[in-house]
Amino acid sequence: MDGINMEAMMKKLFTVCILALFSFGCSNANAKAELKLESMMCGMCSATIEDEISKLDGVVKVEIDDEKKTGVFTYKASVINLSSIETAISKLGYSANDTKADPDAYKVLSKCCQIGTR
Ligand SMILES: [Cu+2]
Repeated sequence: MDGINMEAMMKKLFTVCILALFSFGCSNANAKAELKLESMMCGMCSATIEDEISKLDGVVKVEIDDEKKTGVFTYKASVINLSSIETAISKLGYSANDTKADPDAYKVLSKCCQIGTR
């Protein structure tokens, strides 16, 4: 008997936790910022940045404009800040605003993704 009640209680508690987590997420305003991604060369570049940055904790949405070479990043300001995002992009081998691409990461990019090879 006790075991069953305990299980029901745990389930209830779990649901409450999930609900709390959601409402917390909603009340937490997202920050949105546009970054210049001038070193992007092709669709592979933007796909890499989009995929990898989306995976970061606190990043909500990444929208990259290949034509304009910019990216709009939506993120939870309480979890991650813009300079961390810039650093992460740099570590992928691309520049972000005034943050230069990490030279080691840039070197291993596909040839088509390196500046001046198009
Ligand atoms: Cu590329």
